[in-house]
Amino acid sequence: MTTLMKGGTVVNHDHAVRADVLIMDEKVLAIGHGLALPEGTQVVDVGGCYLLPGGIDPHTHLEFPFMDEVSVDDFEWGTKAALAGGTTSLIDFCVPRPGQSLLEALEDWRGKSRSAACDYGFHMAVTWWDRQVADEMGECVARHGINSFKHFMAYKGALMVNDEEMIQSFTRCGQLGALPMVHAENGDVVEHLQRQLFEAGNTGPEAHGYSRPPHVEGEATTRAIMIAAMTGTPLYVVHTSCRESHEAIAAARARGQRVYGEPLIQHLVLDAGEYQSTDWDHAAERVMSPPFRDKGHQDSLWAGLVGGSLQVVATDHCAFSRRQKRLGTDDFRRIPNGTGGLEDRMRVLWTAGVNSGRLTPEEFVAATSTNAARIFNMYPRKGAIRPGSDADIVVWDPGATTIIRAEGQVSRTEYNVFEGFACRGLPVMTFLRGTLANGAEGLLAEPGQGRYVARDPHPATTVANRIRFEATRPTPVGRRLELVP
Ligand code: DUC
Ligand code: ZN
Ligand code: ZN
Ligand code: ZN
Repeated sequence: MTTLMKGGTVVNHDHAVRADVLIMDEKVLAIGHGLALPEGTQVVDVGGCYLLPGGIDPHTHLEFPFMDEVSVDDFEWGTKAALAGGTTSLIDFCVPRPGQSLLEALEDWRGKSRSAACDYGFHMAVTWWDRQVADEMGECVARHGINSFKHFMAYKGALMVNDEEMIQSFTRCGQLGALPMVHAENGDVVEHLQRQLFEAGNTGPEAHGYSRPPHVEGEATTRAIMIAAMTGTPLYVVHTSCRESHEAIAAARARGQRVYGEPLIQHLVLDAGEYQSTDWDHAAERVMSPPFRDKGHQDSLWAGLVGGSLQVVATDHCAFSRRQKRLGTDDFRRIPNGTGGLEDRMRVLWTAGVNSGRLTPEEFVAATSTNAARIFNMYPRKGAIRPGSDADIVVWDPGATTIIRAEGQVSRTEYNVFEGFACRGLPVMTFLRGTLANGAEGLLAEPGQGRYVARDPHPATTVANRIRFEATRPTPVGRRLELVP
C-alpha cells in the first residue's frame, strides 16, 4: 500500500521543509513536490500541520515488579498510551529479579512485550556482579540487540549496585561497545535520610522529597561520571532532575567526556509544591524518584535542553494505581515510586517548550525522538523522516487544544499528574510504520503489532571516548586497547 501525506511541513531535527511524504511498505519512499504516485495511492491531507518523526521514549517501566507491586500499565496499555500521545517507539528496562539471570529476565520481558502496540526495545539492568552477568551482557549485545545497561545507584537492598559493581560493569560495557546508564541517587544517603525523617515522625509523602534532596543526585551523578572517565566509556544519566546533576553533566561534556542527560517531562513542568498538597492522594500520586524539585531547578533543565548539555526528554513511565499508592498511608517509604507520562510527554513539551519560545520545532524533534534514536542506535530507521526510514510519523496540529484530564485517558491509572494542564499543539494522527495507529476515530492500534527493535553496539562512541581519556591520563583502567578494532 502507498500513502501520500500532502501539504504538511516535514520537521526533522536539523531542518523543516514544506513537502509531501510518500510512504510505501512501511517506509518513507520519497519526500518532495509533484512526486510520481503509484496507482491506488491513498492521499491524506495534512495541510496546516507539521509532520514529525514518531516520538521515542527511551525510559519506561511497563508491567514492572517494583517495591512489592507491579506497575499497572502493561505493554498493551502503556504502548497504546504512547501512540495516543504521538510516541511510536519506547525502550523499556528489563530488570532481573534478585538471583534471576539476565537472560531469564529477558525471557520474562519478551513474554510481557508480546502485547506491545508500538515498536520497542530493551535496556538491561545490572543489579549485581559476577562472571555470569559479564557473560550474559555479552549475549545481550551479540544476540539480543541490547546495547545499553542500567545501574541503579539507589534502592539499597533491592536494585542498588555499589561502586565496585559499577566499575566492573562499566568496564564490561566498554569491551562490548555498550552504553552504561545510571539512575543517579546516593542510595546509602537516601536510606539514612528516610530513616531519620520517619523516626522524627514524618510519615507523609512530603517527606519523600526531603529524603532525596538534589545533593543526593548531584553526588551520584558526579561519581558515575568519574567512574565512566576511568573506564573510558560514555555514560547516559537517566532522569536528570536538578541543577547539581545537570551541572556535573555539562562540566564533564566541557572536558570532552561523552555524557548524556535526560530530563523527564514531569521535572520540566511540575515542582515540589505538589508534595505540600493537603490531599494525601494528590501528593502520593506524584511520588517518584528523583522527586519533583523546587522551581529553580526547572530553569537549569530547560537551559540544558536549549544549550545542548541535556539531550532527551523522557517519561520514566511507571504508573501505579491509587490503591497501590495507598499502601504507603502510614509510611512514605512504602508509597510505590512512579508516575505516568507516555500519553502527555509530547503535548506538554510542545506547550511548555515550543509555544513559550524556548525550543524550536526542530529542537523539539531532537529532544523527543532523534537524539534518543542516535544515542541508542536506532537511527535513521527511527528518529527521522527521510527516505528509507520507518514511516513512524506524527501529524501535529499546532493549533489544536485540549486540557489534560485523567478521565478518558488511555493509561490504566485513575489520575494524571498533569491534570488541568492546558495544551496547544496536539498529535492528531499517529502512523506506525505507515499504518494509522491513532486518529480522529481514536486508537486503531492492535496489541501485538509492535515490533522489537534490535540495536547494535556503539564502537565509534567508545573509541572517541577512549582517545580523549588517554589524552588526559596515560594508564587506562580496563583492557580497552586490545578491544578497539
Ligand atoms: N523511579 C521511579 O519513580 N519509578 C521507577 C523507578 C525509578 O527509578
Ligand atoms: Zn530511575
Ligand atoms: Zn488532587
Ligand atoms: Zn526509571
